[in-house]
Order: sequence, then C-alpha cells, then structure tokens
Amino acid sequence: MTVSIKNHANITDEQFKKIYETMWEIRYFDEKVDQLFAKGLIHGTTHLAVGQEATAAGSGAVLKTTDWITATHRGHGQTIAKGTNIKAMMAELFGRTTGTNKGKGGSMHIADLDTGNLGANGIVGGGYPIATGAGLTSKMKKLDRVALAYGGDGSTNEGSFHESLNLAAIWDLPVIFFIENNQYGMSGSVKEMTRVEKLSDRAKAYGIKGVTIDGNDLISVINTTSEAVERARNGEGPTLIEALTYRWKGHSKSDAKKYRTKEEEQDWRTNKDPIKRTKRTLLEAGVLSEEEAETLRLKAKQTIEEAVTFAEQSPMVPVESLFDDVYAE
Ligand SMILES: Cc1ncc(C[n+]2csc(CCOP(=O)(O)OP(=O)(O)O)c2C)c(N)n1
Ligand SMILES: [Mg+2]
Repeated sequence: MTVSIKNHANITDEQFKKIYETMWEIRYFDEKVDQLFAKGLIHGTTHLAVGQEATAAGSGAVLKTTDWITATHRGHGQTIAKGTNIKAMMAELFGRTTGTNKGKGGSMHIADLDTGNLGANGIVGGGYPIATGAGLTSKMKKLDRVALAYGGDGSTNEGSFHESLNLAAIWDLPVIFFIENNQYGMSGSVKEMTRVEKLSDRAKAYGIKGVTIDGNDLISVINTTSEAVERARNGEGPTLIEALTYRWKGHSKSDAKKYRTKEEEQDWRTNKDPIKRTKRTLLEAGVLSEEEAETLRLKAKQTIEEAVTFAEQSPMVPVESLFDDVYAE
C-alpha cells in the first residue's frame, strides 16, 4: 500500500520505515566514528555528515542497486543509503581485511561495486567526471543505468564540475549532479565563494534543468531525485539538484568552527533536524507509530554496535599484503 504522502517514486509504507531506519544508521554511524576517532581507534581523518541524513537517505532510496553513485569525502551516509554493508564499512575504517577495500582505503576511498558505488573521493569534485563517464557507458551500451554524483557546495567551483555538466548536457547523459549545499566548504561560507544566488542557477549555463530544494525535507529529496532519475532514464539528460542542508559537526577533525555562530548551529540542530522532521511527517501520515519509530531507532543503533564488534574482531591487514591490489594486473 502506498502512503498518503504524495511522492513521485511511489515509496511504500514499508520502504518509508526502511528509509527512516537508514537515517538513524547514518547518524549513529558517524556519531560512533567521531567517538572512535577521539579514542584513537580510527586513524587518518574523517568527514562526518551528521545533520545531512535526508539528502543521502532520500536520494539513495530512489536509485536501483544497478545504478551508480560517486560519493564524496563526506560519503559515509551516501554509501550506507546505497546499500553497502555497514560492517564492511566500519571494518574499512578500522583498517581490517574484512573492510570494503580490504582495509587499505579508509574513509575517503570506500567503494563497493556490488551496490554500484564507484567510490568516495578525497579530491573535491573528483566524482563528477567519473559519474559522467559512467553515464556515457550506460548510454553507449544501452544499460538503462543512471549515475548520480554527489558533491558539496564548494565543489561546484571546481573545473571538473563545469566540464562534467557540459559534457553530460551535450550528450544527454543519464547523470544526476546532486549537490549537498551544507553552507560551507571548510571555513568558507557559500555566500563568500560565489556570486550566484542559487547553485542550481549554474545549470542554465549548460542548458540543463536545475532545481534547489530543502535538503532536510525527505519527501522533497525523494520527489526531486526520482523526477531527475526518470528524465535520465528517458534519455532527457542530466539534472542539477541543489539540496540545502547543514553539517552539525566541524569540517573534519580539529575545526574550532570560528566561521559560524553557536546560534546558527543551534537553529539547525533543534528546528531543522532532518530525522525529527521525517519522524513528524511519517507519524502525521500514519506510516509510523511512536513505538515503531523507537524500535527502528534502537535497531539502527544496534546495527552500528554490531559493526564495531565485527570490525574489532576482524584481522588487521598483514604487512606482507602491502602491495596487493595496488596495481591492476
Ligand atoms: C581538489 C581539492 N581541493 C581542495 C581540497 C581540500 N578540501 C577538502 S574538503 C574541502 C571543502 C569541500 O567543500 P564542499 O564541497 O562544500 O564539501 P563539504 O566538505 O562541505 O561537504 C576542501 C577545500 C581537496 N581535497 N581537493
Ligand atoms: Mg559544503
């Protein structure tokens, strides 16, 4: 049965419950990573997407497993929403052989071809040309697969973004450029970094459709992404989606967040929390009861705890394997 919440993707009640659970998995995963990093159990650096759960969960939910994504440096949520095994993700962060990349990639290189995840990327804007190439593959081989490239607001100032949009436009490629505008690129406010009012206005320069949405509104994310996916599958070319959201935590580690006010942070946390908003929407639509919502939240928490146990009990990467899988045969 479809719910009374009007949605372009015909998401069912059961699917909405799953999406709600996914949002909690994303939140608890990144909260846990934050704690583990502070304890020195995870190394390198990590970029957390706490507060950005609706963009990942909503867009991921309308893609098929065979569709592709390219994730960003802030990509744990995008990866969870696309269906990657959470235990393997956690093991990857712990540098264990059971990780998605056999423990040698870490946070910014998680990739999972089985679920269509072509990989996170430490190069800002690095995913756009890869997704555009995937879109070209799909078109030339008639695969009926779409490619969705996630990016941040800051990445839209990179040359790779503009070149990819132009190529995808002139060749009508089945690509979706999904911008998570979390208001800042490191310490730079988006308002200081571009003269355009909306990042989606940049679509006009390439003659494609661009739309700006409330990225903390799950239904809006689902509707907009599924319309873009439909256009892509129908051969109508790429779409640029700008989803307005906010990262609750610092850019990466060691960020004193001097470039924004406590009041601004508090406003996003209390009044615009995407999980709280989704819960309210689903309760009002009669999709969820308070008890079910609580059960799903606790289930997600449990999933993350089990992932940590799995990672801790997995073997470390042996030194002898240092050069395995580094070069293609
Ligand atoms: C090509 C490139 N330039 C600079 C950096 C350093 N860097 C890492 S993340 C980041 C900010 C990216 O901002 P945005 O695209 O808005 O993503 P967010 O971190 O806000 O999710 C920068 C400048 C990089 N990794 N790659
Ligand atoms: Mg940003």
